Amino acid sequence: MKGRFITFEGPEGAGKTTQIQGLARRLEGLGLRVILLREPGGTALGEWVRNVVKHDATGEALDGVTELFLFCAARRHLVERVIAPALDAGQWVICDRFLDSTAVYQGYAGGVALGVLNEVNRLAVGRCMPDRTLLMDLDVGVGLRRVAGRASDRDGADSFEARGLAFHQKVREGYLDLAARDPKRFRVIRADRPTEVVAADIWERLRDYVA
Ligand code: T5A
Repeated sequence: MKGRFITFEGPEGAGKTTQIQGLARRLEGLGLRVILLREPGGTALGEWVRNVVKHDATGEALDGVTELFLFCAARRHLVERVIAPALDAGQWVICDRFLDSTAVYQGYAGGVALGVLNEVNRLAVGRCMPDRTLLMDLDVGVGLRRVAGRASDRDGADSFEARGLAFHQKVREGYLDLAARDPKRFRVIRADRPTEVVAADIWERLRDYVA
């Protein structure tokens, strides 16, 4: 069977990580080879960018354009080193966030002009566009409460979680706009339901790839 490139997107706490793990187990149960990735991450450079942008590792505030370049540099590196070779080898690649995160966090919500942002994103992604993107849609207040519950066990909210309700509302609206513009690639999943119901919905939306 041909390799597929599946991305998960959505606001904070929508349940992407939870669902990706269950999906990978199910695909592997069918004998498929699956690689799980997250953005930023997946390479040493990507993990370094993650630390810089999420945890203010430099101690310096970053504007939206700087974030755009950091995310896209990490993305380009991930595509070249990991994603393209895996797809060429017929593997399934499942990525927790990809180019649409940049469009909504740095563009729709962050204010970077979308024309420029899309060009930089295109350059970073090259031929590796996702085959399908599962947009986990959730009320942003619910998502932030979910991660706040978890953050209290760790070291407090990260720099994105702390940006406030209005920012995250723009993130959600940005995602829904992207999905409406590209219904061929996007599937919108209602993420406010029990985990197993969401998982069944996701499986249904990938059935044409696994049948
Ligand atoms: N970013 C990223 C950009 O600004 N631009 C970019 O280009 C890129 C790539 C990454 C941050 O970087 C930003 C966006 C992000 O802010 P991250 O830690 O990867 O940071 O952030 P998230 O992807 O949002 O990860 P989270 O872990 O915060 O959220 P998830 O993965 O959506 O949710 P998950 O599965 O961890 O679940 C959160 C909590 O909810 C519970 C879980 O048990 C967990 O406690 N949960 C549910 N509860 C009730 N019902 C359900 N159905 C549930 N599913 C999960």
